[in-house]
Amino acid sequence: MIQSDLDLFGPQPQRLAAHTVLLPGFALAEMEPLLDALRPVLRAAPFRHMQTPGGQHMAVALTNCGALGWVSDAKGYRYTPTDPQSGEPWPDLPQVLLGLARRAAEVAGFEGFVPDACLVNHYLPGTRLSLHQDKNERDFSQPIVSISLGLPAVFLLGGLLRSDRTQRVPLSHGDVMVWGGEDRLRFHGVMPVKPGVHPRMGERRINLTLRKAG
Ligand code: MD6
Ligand code: FE
Repeated sequence: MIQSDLDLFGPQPQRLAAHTVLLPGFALAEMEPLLDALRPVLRAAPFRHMQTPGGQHMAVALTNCGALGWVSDAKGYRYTPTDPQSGEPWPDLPQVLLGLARRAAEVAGFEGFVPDACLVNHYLPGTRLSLHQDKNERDFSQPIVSISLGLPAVFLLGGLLRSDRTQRVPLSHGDVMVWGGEDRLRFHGVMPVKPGVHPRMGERRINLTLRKAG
C-alpha cells in the first residue's frame, strides 16, 4: 500500500466552527523546548487551587505567565499583573510560547497575534472544567490559542448560550486549538479527564491558553 501524499504531512487542520480551528500535533515539533521553558515558570509560580467568587475551590489547579495573569477569589475573576501568592510579577511569557501562539493564530487566519497572558491549567484524572465563557479580556477581536499537553481530554465546544448543544472535541498531547471572531464567546468546558499515564507527562493534563488580556 502506498500512503496518500496528504498523510506524509501529518494530520490536517480541522475547522470546528466558523472561526475555530484545531491544529492536531502543532506543538509536537517544539515540545521539548516548550517543556524546558515551562519548568522555571512552574517553579516561580506553582499551581494552586483558586477560590471561586461563590467560595468553592476550583478542581483545576492553575497558574500564569506573562504581563497579566488570570485570578479568581472571593472578589471575582480578573487579570492581575502580580501573583497574589508571591506578590511578584507573573513569570515572563517564554519566547517559544509566543512564537507557537503567533504561528498557530496565523494558520487559523488571525495575523499578528501577540498574547500578554498565558493561563496554565492542571488536571489530575477525574478533574473537569465546567462550562464557561472567557470574557475577562479587554478585546474580544483577539483570538485565544490553546495548547494541550499530557493525558487526552474531551473538550466541549458549546454555543453563545449556556443551553446550546455542545460539540465534543478530543484533544491530545501537542494539539493546538485557535478560536476567535464570532466564536470567541462560545461556552466551553472539559469533561472529566480519564485515568491514565501519559508517556511524557505522567498522570496529568496541562492546558496552556494564550490570550491578549490587556
Ligand atoms: C482546557 N480551555 O482546555 C480549558 N478557554 O483545559 C479553556 O477553557 C479555553 O481551551 C478559551 C479558549 C480556549 C480554551
Ligand atoms: Fe476557557
